[in-house]
Amino acid sequence: MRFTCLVLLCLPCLLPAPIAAADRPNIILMMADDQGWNGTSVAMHPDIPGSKGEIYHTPNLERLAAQGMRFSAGYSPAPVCSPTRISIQTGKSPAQLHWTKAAPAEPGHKLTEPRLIKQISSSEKTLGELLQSVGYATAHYGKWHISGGGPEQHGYDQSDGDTGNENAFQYQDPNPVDIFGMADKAEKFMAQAQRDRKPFYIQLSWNALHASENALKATMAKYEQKLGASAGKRAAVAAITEDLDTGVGKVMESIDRLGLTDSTWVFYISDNGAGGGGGRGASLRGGKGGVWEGGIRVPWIVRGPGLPANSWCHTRVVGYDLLPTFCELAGVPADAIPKQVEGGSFAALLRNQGQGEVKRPRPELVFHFPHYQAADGPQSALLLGDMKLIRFLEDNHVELYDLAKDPGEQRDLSQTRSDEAAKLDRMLGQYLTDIDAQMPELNPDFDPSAPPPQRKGGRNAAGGQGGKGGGMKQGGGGAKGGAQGGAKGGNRGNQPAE
Ligand SMILES: [Ca+2]
Repeated sequence: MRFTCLVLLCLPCLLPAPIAAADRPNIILMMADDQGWNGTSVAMHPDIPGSKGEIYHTPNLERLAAQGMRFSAGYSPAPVCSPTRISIQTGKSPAQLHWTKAAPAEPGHKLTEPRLIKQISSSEKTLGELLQSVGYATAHYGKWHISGGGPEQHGYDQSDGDTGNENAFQYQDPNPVDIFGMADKAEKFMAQAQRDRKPFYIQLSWNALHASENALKATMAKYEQKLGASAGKRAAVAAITEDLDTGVGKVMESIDRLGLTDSTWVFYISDNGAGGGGGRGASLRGGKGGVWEGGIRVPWIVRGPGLPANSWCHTRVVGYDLLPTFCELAGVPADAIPKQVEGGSFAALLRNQGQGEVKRPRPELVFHFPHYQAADGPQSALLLGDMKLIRFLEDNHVELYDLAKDPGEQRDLSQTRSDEAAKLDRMLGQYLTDIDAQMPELNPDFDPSAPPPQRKGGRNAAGGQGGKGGGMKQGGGGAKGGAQGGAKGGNRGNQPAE
């Protein structure tokens, strides 16, 4: 009897505490497509003038940054599209997932690219599923691009289906690439979740900057006037960038209108660096399709409850940190997160004025791209502290850069600091072994005297203008395809498949 009473007395303390609304904030992730680090009018580093684009006008992102925190060292998990998207959903690196490229393999090179399974597996526990498990209403709008039956098979209550680039092309003025349609759907979903008294997670995977020729006619005319009639693709990219920013503003207005500003986190990133090698005046080397900083370092802006206005975080974060971060914000128990997750939560940085480190299972970040697309052929990069090592897999030579002093990757230190380069290269090899990364293999049919294979993947195959001399060293095989794709604005036939 005494025992029973004791148990009854203790029952209340065995029940979970009621969760206050502030403990279950809403989360919105917005991801642009192919928007480079300097692809907006928001500076992404306080001391690097070229960290914003001179021709772009993105007033809503400026406002978001002014109200929140900019991460000057935010990285996409991959320099291309689908690998970044599956990495965000799973918290794992593209290398571990064996999905490291979106565009088709290019035959005829010295190395043969590994074969990829381009489907998210039903065995993956996704970000959407984890948030659903603690009562979140979840929606994914826009570009999914990782197959597997689409978002609703992977933890999302609502979505646009199993979409890729082509779905967006039908949307033209007055709703270019469905930017404003997506913003409307987001508002409806927020309002419904509010009526249902549920916290929500909405991922807006914008199709822009793809199909930039679909930009609003008025916006296009503005940039054609500003940049001259010959600007072509540059004017279209600037126009769709501004239209996208207008969509971001609409989502921000919806949050305000519904009274959710103080309980909603907004994250803004891009899925990879800019096509075309990063564009004019780029402060980073390279672009989409390669592991130079221009391919993987992306805009990264956060606004949320308690975050100081106009603040900065210089700690390195990566797209696969979002899953553990959102789980921590939403109250998902840590033991629900799969053991193979490589990201770490940066929620503590958000609580602590951007100060601190992200705790991941391993200290280094690896970007593994065993493919041909932009320049230089298959390559892998390891980032640790201020240093970045790149191994070029055709001949296994390495280069070493000090990102703190040389973010544009112009001064290779691999000869003067060879011990450090060797140490980081061993670490890279160990990582790739430990996670069973796929490697390219020697192509037995390779003919060095044959003309270079046609590049399929990238407009930036020639390296574009990725900083001083950025990407200029390659040329050769990359030059033809790159020049072709970049010059013609609006030719959908030239869109790489990502
Ligand atoms: Ca992309």
